[in-house]
Amino acid sequence: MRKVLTLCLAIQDGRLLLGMKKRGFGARWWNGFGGKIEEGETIEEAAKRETQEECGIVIRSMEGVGIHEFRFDSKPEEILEVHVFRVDTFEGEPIETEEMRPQWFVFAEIPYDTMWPDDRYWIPLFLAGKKFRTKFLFGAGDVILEKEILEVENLTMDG
Ligand code: 8OG
Repeated sequence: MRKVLTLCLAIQDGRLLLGMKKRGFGARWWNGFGGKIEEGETIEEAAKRETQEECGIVIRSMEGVGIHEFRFDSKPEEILEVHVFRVDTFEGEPIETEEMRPQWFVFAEIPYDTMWPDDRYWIPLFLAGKKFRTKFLFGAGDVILEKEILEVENLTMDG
């Protein structure tokens, strides 16, 4: 079974916008904004809606830059397919919500030790403007058991 999720990362003035996830899956980790797709939504619509719900900003332009496939060895039949978007322009100022506490980070101070353990492997590609496809398998305690990180020219599923 495949679950499709979104993840939006905004860059402005050489800084990356992250939010401290306050509850649910990935709580107490800094992350971009995003979540599940609702019925009748495109992936892009879902990405914009979740970002607005979680930190108040309205995305005006963004580009799909990566696709992750995450699996957990406790539930090997399920793949989390996470579509990553680089947010280039938006309206509004990030605000704290019930779900997220947003903060800007200069690239040298990105808090990898309090982020999903895979992020240190692909955020540098993201910051360098690359496109990527990855696969990670997690074990107990969200330890990475297997990883594959590919830089790609485009993100087509058959490419
Ligand atoms: O709806 P919910 O908040 O549970 O969605 C999970 C969010 O977390 C969604 O934006 C996708 C994102 N996410 C994962 N796994 C990972 C991961 O390993 N690294 C990062 N950076 N984000 C992840 O589901």
